[in-house]
Amino acid sequence: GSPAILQVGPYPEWDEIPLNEAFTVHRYFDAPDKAALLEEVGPAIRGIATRGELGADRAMIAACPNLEVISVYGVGYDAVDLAACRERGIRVTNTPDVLTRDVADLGVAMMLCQARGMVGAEAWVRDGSWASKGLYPLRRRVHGMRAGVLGLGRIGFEVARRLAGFDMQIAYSDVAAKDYAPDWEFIADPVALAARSDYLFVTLAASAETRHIVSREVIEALGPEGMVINISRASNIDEEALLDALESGKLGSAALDVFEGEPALNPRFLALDNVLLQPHHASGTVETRKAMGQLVRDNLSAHFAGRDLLTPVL
Ligand code: 8YV
Repeated sequence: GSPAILQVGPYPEWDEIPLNEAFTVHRYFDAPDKAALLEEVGPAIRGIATRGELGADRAMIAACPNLEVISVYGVGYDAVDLAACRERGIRVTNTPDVLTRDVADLGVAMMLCQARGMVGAEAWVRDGSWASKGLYPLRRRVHGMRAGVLGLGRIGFEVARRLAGFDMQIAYSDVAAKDYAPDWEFIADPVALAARSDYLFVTLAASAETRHIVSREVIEALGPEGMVINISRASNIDEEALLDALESGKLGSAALDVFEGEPALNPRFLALDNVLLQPHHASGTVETRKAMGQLVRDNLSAHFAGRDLLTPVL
């Protein structure tokens, strides 16, 4: 029969590019007893289809002794145990490029929305404050201000390109200067980058090496007038330090699309009025999610047909 796939996370648009047309799909995410499912079907599983932030941990991989390929729906594959995959020669694919510009679009929109207070301004109109209290409180400028981009990969580059349209003074940090970024200042040290920035975008892939790269020191260098925008992974920021700084005013504001423990989040965020909260939807457009779903399926089909993978990670 068709190859058995373990589907780790739900995605409605996958129904439009159904995995079950080409594969025998076992749904992990809504299984009443996940451990029992793995024990029952694990030996038959040849492929895993998972989401970027759900991944596949060592235990799941070990429960599938005949696993050949893991197809990630998302560009971030930090939740996949790559060491376990290397040990077994398991292939890994992700869905880069198709989502880059949507993620950059939302990151810039989040900066503008938070800087200009658009969520509060909408409430100001709707709740009658405009009529009863008058003009909405003044907010901070974006154009011409200093932008820092932490991680100038595909997404960071598209963010910086967009910020150039706002005449912002752009600098970036990465493991090395990028020859494709001639007009933007390279600052290797994240603390130094934050110290000269008003808006700091976190756009680097998450890994053990980048965990908490946005440290308490980086956050306090960004300072009481600064804003951090995170469209990568929560693990790139020391979230306790972030909450402390937002509560104390040592950091001006934040615009966040990712959280530790999402979709649950630390309740301290809900008490803050200087943070924009978004539900990990930076790639969440119809067009992009269909393209991601298609890539998930096409990578699996290519593997089982013995063809080259479209977007291999490993
Ligand atoms: C995905 C993401 O939608 O691409 C990534 O790494 O975080 C998002 O674009 C998400 O991972 C899928 O649930």
